[in-house]
Amino acid sequence: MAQVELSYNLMLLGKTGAGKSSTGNTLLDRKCFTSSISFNSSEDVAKKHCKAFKKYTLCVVDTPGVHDTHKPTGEIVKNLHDAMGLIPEGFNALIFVIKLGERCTEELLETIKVIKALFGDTNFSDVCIVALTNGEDAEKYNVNNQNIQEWLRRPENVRPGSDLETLLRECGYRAVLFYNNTPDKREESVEKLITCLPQQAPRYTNEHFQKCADERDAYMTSWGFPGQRANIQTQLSLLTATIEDTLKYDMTNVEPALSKINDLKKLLETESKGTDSLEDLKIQVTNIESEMSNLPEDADQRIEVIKNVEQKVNGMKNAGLFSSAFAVLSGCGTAINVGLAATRIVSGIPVFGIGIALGMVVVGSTAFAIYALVKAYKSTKSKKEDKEKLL
Ligand SMILES: Nc1nc2c(ncn2[C@@H]2O[C@H](COP(=O)(O)OP(=O)(O)OP(=O)(O)O)[C@@H](O)[C@H]2O)c(=O)[nH]1
Ligand SMILES: [Mg+2]
Repeated sequence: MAQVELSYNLMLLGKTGAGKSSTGNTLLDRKCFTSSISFNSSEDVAKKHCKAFKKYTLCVVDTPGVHDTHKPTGEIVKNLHDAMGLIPEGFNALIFVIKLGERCTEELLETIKVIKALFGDTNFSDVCIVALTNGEDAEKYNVNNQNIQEWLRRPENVRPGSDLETLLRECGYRAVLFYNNTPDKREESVEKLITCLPQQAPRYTNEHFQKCADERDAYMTSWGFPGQRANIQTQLSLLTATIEDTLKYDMTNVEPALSKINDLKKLLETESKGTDSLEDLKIQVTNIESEMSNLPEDADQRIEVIKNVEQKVNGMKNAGLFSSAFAVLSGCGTAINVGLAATRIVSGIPVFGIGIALGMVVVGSTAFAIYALVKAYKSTKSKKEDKEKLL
C-alpha cells in the first residue's frame, strides 16, 4: 500500500455560486459536495471530506456562501465557527473561490472585505490562495494559464488599487485556475494548488479565528444590518397576525401572542450579538410583553389594550420599513454621486449628472409620498372599521 507522507487541510470560501463545492469535488476527485446552479447557497452548513492520494491526504471543508444578504449575519459567523471546528489542527490554506469572469464586480469586492473581516486581515492573507473557477472561459478573457500570476498582475485584468489587487499582492499572487467541468484538466489544477500551498505561514487555527472575534463582530453587525432588520420584520409580521387572531377569535387566550413575543425577544438577542444595536426594539418588546401578560378582566378594556399593542407592533414594523426606504434613498444618493462623477469624467460637463440627480430625488420623494398616503388611508380605514364594530 502506498505510504501517505503528508496531509493538507483546506477550507473553501467565497460568495454563493462561485464554485466552492465544484472545486472541492475537483480537489478530492469525486462528487462529495453538492453543487448546483440555484441562486440560493446549496450548502447550508459546512461539510468536510477527506481522501488519501498517493503522495498526500487532502481534507477539504466546504462552506456556505458568505455574501448572501438573505442570511442573518449571526448564521454566517456560526457556520464559519462550525467550519473551523471540523479540523481543529488548522488549515494549510483558506481558498478564496472566484468565478473567472467576476473578478471586478462590486459584490466580489464586498465579499473580500467581509472575508477579511471574518478571518482577520493579515492571518487570512498569510494562508490565502485564490482559486479562479470557470477556467473554460480562459480564452474569452485572454488568460494564459501557464502564467496566471502574470495575467493577474496586468491592470486590465485586475484593477490596480482594488481590494482584489490588494489581496493578491498580500498573498503573493498565489492563484490557480480551475476547470471544474472539464474532467481531463482537473488533475493539473490540483497539482498546481498543492505546489502553491503556503510554506512559511503556520496553519490557520481556531486561535487565529478567535483573535479577531471583536473586529469580526463589530464589522458583521454593521454590515449585516439590512439582513438583520429583514428577519425582525418577518417576526413582527408573524406577531401582528397572531394578535389579529387573538382579537378575532379568542381574547382570553393570549398564549400564542406571548409565544411569538418570546420568539421575537430571542431573535433580537441573537441578531444583536452582544452589542446594543437593537436596544430600542428590545425595550419596546419588553413593554409589549408586559402589557399582554397583564390584560384587564373587563372585555372592553381588554380590546383596547390588545389594539394598542397591535398598533405598537405595527409602529415597529413601519419604523423598519422607513429605515429600509431610507437605505434605498441612500443608495440613490450613491448613484447620484456616481452619476455626477461619471458625467464629469466622460464629458467634463456636470449638467447631465445634475439632471439625473434631480430626477432621482423626485422619484424618491414621490415614492415616499405614495407610501405615506397609503399608510394614512389604511389607518383611517381601520379606525373607521373599529368604530363600526364597537357600534
Ligand atoms: N464551466 C464551469 N462551471 C463551473 C465551474 N465551477 C463551478 N461551476 C458551475 O457553477 C455552478 C455553481 O457551482 P457550485 O460549486 O455549486 O458553487 P458554490 O460556490 O458551491 O455555490 P453555493 O454552495 O451555492 O454557495 C454550478 O452550476 C457549477 O457546475 C468551472 O470551473 N467551470
Ligand atoms: Mg456549494
